[in-house]
Amino acid sequence: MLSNTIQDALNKQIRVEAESSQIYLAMACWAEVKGLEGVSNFMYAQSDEEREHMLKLVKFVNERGGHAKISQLNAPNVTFESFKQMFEKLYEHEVFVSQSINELVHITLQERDYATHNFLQWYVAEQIEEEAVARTILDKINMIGDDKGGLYLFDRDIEGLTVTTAASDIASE
Ligand code: OFO
Repeated sequence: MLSNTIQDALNKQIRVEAESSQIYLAMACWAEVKGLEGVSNFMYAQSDEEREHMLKLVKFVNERGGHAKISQLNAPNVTFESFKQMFEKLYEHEVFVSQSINELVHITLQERDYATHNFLQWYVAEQIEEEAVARTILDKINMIGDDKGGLYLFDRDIEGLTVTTAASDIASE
């Protein structure tokens, strides 16, 4: 059984994951209308992943005797100055989500809810992965600068991008 404190904290995270999905969906649309198919497919996939993260939390809350709350979301940014700016936003957002997960993990320890603490370890590992991917992309974008040919190749290659971190095994379970 979840305490009210844990249930509220998990519901807050459900909203964060839902907003992440919308943020990346908006990025996918922007990239698509700009003609970068690889980038947009990558962002559509990211958006789907965030929805999965949300659903995993929803199921957990409901299965543990709580009630997952589906709330109103903040509207995402729909336009960006450049691809570089878009990927900077992606990275910043992942750092924000990691902080949010860390806060949640902290609350589970305060509440001595070890089942939820254990469940959240997957999210901790996933955030290590996602921050690493976002950082790798930003490094590449910084290297490309304004070079159109570089952007063309980047768009072609981004869908196959894989980054392995020390947390990869846990996050892929
Ligand atoms: Fe939900 O993993 Fe990124 O934000």
